Amino acid sequence: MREIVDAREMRRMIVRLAHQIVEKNKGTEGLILIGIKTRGVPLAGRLQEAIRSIEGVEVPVGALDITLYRDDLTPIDPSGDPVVKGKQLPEDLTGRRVVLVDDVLYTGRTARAAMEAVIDHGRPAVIQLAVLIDRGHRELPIRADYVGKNVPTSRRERIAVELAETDGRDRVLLLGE
Ligand code: 3GP
Ligand code: 5GP
Ligand code: MG
Repeated sequence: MREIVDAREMRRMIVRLAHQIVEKNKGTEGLILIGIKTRGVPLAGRLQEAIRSIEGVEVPVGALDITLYRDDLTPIDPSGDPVVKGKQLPEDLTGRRVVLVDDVLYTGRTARAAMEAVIDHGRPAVIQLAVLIDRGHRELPIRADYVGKNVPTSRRERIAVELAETDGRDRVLLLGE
């Protein structure tokens, strides 16, 4: 077990991601942050807060609950594709600039399911992806627009993202083989 991001670093990463989101979208017009299930949701809230202090604008936040059939810490069963179990999204996302937010990007299958759920709500102007950690091993042609930290991992390793809201403290751990 190795700490790869501490609380100060995480705060800096979130501020940087917020700046990058505002810069790439040339402001906050039409922006909506959509957190993916557990830890993407508090992360989206933190990005919202950071954008508020940069731009003085409160960007709306939504949420998607997407879970694998095998939703545990064992290696992912490749036969299990993620399913959308719940969503808190505006009826119509047509023309909006959607930023999906997840804690870890791995195979990309969750991001794909998230995009599909978003597209069910109209035709956004753009869909982007922000993740705290990219651990590699993509199985689909998906990449993140905003990455807090790239962490090369083996398939057997796991990343534990701890957030104050869900875990009482902010840090990221690499859990070994
Ligand atoms: P999250 O919902 O905040 O992303 O899936 C439940 C939790 O298990 C996830 O929290 C995530 O932190 C953790 N987790 C660690 N490795 C994996 C993995 O390979 N797949 C999934 N689905 N979750 C993982
Ligand atoms: P995907 O493989 O679809 O990119 O990721 C599946 C889901 O599991 C995503 O929500 C992703 O955040 C989470 N996930 C995948 N690998 C890890 C990991 O090592 N650690 C954590 N915390 N979450 C992971
Ligand atoms: Mg996640």
